Amino acid sequence: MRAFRIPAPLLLGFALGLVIILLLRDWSGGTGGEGDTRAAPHDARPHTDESTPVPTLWPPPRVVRDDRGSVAIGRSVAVRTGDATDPATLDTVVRALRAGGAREIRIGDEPRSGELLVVTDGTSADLDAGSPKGLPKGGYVLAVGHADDAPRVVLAGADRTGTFHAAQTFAQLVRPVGTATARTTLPAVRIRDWPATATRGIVEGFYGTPWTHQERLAQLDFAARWKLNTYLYSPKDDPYLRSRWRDPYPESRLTALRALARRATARHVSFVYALSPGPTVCYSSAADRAALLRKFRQLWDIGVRSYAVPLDDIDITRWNCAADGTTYGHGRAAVARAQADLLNDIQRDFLTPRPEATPLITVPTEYDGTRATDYKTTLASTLSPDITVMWTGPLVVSPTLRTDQAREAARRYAHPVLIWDNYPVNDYTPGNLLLGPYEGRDSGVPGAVAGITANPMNQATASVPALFSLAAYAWHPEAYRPTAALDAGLRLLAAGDRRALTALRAFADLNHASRIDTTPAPKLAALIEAYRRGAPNAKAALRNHLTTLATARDTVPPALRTSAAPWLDATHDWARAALAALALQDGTGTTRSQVRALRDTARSHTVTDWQGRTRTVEVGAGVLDAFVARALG
Ligand code: LTM
Repeated sequence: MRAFRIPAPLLLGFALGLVIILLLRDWSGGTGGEGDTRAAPHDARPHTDESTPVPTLWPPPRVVRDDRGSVAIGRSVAVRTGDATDPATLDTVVRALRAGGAREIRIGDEPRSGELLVVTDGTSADLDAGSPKGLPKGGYVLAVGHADDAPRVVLAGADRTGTFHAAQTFAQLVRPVGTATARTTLPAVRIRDWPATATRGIVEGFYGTPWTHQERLAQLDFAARWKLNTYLYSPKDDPYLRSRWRDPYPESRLTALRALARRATARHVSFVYALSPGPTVCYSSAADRAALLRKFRQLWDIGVRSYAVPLDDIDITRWNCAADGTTYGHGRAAVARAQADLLNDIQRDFLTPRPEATPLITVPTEYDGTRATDYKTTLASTLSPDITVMWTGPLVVSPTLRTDQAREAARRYAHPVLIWDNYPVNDYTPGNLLLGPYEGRDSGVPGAVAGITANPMNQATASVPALFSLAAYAWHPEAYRPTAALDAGLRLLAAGDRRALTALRAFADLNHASRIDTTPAPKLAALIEAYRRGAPNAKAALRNHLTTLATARDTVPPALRTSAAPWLDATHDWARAALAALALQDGTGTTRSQVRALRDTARSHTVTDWQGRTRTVEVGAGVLDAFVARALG
């Protein structure tokens, strides 16, 4: 093959030109408006030895100006704070500085000569960082560089939450996603950043085993780190939310909820308590309304300030009490009227009089699609205008979500629409883990609605890659790349362990298929295909990959090992069956009956679903099993 060489002078001229263009680029212009969608330009240029590269940041910030320099953290650091800095922000900054080598952190003190000063309530005068004024809520500016030759870091938020987000980005400059160790030197950089939509979060809204208290606490920390600001507490199997919704919480359960509400508030996450009276409520009953408000008051007293009343998955072909028929009549429009009546009362009597409370959220019984129906039209015209309506997209589990559909939903419901995205939830396919990329959503969707939340899997740690991806998408959808986000989510789990990352990538590939992308195990399928074609080195590559899968249960991070144990065990056994099938085809002494026995073991893994039924654990279905079957003839 002939090599194409660029003459050195031409290369130098091009590089100089590029530097001049980048220097002339307007830094601050147009970055305050929501219409500015420039993708982060970092990673684009090579670095000289003296400068520290700006790592890939998550979610990708709106504007990143790489000033191509370095700022050492040093052993001692001065921190100047102010009213816009709350304890969680300061804590994030201090932890990051410690990780970066600072041993003496003096808060409220002036810097000594040559010492790094971190200003957490920066102004536009500090370090030419620009002002966060005019940025949407949660927006911020972050600058690292030198002012009058002195090293300085400046954080400035459009509001307190913005300052908190700035601190999270700062923490990533110290320890980039997926690295094992922190840096002691920061890149000189100026960042201007804001979210595409106001509400971004997680809705624990699945059937089956709810997350544990520890998993919920961990999710709140996770949400805060990746700039998600909402956690909707709605597990279908918490009896006090659905079947026993009228009963007040016993003290033990209340203690746990109090801890969640506190952790959420401290992390700038809105904890939304979602009560689902739909299966048994009598809408016209004064006693039921009083029971509902009593429950909400119980939650108010432990610090909950945001509420939802989901009315999904209920039978609306019959009333729960005869009085509702008399009061509201019959048919789906009558149900919508009854529901609006109840919801409006909660908004008017409970939430509006409490200035700290946020407007009510509901999940209508018809929560998908955009077609006009009697139910939707009636709900739209009778529901109090400030109540937010959740919507799952064109379908319950929507393979794709287009901007025009989101706009149409906002028109149809005539209320603020919050998306309840049923990915990566797996309660409807409990034999599968859904580890494929979060994709198929237009970049215009977050901006067309009030927000977006994702319903995860029962397996909390296994949900991390998808939730991490959702955070990236909801914050900056124009820069969102599904595969890159998924891989960053896997690197986050691997935390710098290369073996773990290799195993995670192979395992995620094996569990790639879902309703949003039905392709099974694309990487493994390509390796098998290359092997069948007799491509050079294909057999060794396939064997390596299968060996990675066979050992994945011992090499993935421990938290995932627990979360995904049945799938890791099945992967181990299927990979062993496939390795034996490979050996059988090679004629290297493995017998058909040995392969058959391994296949039968691999097939034997089961889980119990939320209705108590036994389900086969599926991994790489259609690829691994097909490979083994073909070898067996
Ligand atoms: O999606 C909604 C609004 N409700 C339920 C969820 O609770 C459930 O997790 C998903 C997926 O099965 N489907 C629903 O209909």
